[in-house]
Amino acid sequence: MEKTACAKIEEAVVQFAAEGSLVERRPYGNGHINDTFLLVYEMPDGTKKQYILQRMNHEIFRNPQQLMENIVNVTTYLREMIVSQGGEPDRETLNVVKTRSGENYYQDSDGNYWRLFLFIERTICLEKVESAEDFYDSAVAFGNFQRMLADYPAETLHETIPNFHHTPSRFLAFQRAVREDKLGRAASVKAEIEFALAREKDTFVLTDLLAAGQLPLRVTHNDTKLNNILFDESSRKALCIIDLDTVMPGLSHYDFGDSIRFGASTGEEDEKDLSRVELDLSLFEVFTKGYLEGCGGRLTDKEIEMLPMGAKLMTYECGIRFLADHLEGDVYFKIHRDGHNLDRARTQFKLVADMEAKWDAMRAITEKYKNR
Ligand code: ADP
Ligand code: GN1
Ligand code: MG
Repeated sequence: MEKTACAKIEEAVVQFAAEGSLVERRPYGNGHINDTFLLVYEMPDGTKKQYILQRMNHEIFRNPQQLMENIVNVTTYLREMIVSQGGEPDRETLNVVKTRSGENYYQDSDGNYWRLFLFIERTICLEKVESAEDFYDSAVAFGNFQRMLADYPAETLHETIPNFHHTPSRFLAFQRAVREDKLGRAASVKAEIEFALAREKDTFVLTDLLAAGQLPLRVTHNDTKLNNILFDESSRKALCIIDLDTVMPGLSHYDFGDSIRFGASTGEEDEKDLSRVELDLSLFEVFTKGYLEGCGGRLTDKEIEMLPMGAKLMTYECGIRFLADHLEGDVYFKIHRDGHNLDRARTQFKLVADMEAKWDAMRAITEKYKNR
């Protein structure tokens, strides 16, 4: 956390309509983007109530007002569905707590944007896949998310980061970072740069199919890492999808692919020993099965056929984003050690190469579930 950016946390905390008196406040979670804090309040009867306070990263999300409008609208919609299905609306979706003056967020006197969510109690957040069953549950949950929002009017959502998963645009940004080479790091990562440049043709595949009307535009989450799902502590079932900053119109491949990139890898996103990083085909299968079940038959045959390309492109795209950030001086993703973004880029490229080696098997798996 940058000290200066969060200097106004005390000013921010008191703006929200939280109940009770504040007894604890500490940094929380492992996100790469926002600054997240846990707030614990004590009620007059001694019981505790917890909240999540976040300083939104407004260098990345340029229009926090529109972003919060998306989140409030989508979570209100989901909340109604959860209520009508007899679920637990305070735990199965994020809930925005308004400011005392009824706003969705607070802008402090330094210009930082803050928001408050109900803390989702009795959950666990997994930083890596611990069992095939967890991964299957996460797949069903992301599929369900897709299905629940299938009739949501996508055109009313703001694009919180333009061209977020538009891989050709990401490729151009990557080329620019190589060309500018602001920190003189390009010479030391030649092999990685060449790996990325050699795959330029792939970057157009999904966006061309979308433009040709062969893939449908949907409401997608766009950041479906495993740690953006909370699991119920006692049942260990996927309970709530969080981190809705990038909910926007997109392709189902973005959600499917990003989950595979993160969860079906045998290594962590920043593993230094690349011999430990591979695509686990059995996890790929488990996720494909769960995601398609969760989507409830809504994906078209063409969408299903292209799922392996979604996995490969999301992994590749994340790799070029990490590498571009390494070249630009680590200005986007939070890093915790020197070369962190380079390590991350290397795992992504290792995974891409392994997907290419396992391509026929990936295709066979999606075919198998297409015909069910
Ligand atoms: P980032 O965009 O930085 O990844 P997230 O919104 O994903 O930020 O939040 C970071 C972490 O905080 C999550 O991975 C999760 O562990 C925790 N978290 C976020 N919102 C909640 C919530 N409402 N209840 C409980 N934990 C939460
Ligand atoms: C960021 O916010 P977080 O940590 O869930 C990033 C994703 C990347 C991911 C890589 C808004 O996700 O796009 O895939 O890091 N989010 C944004 O770990 O850029
Ligand atoms: Mg997150």
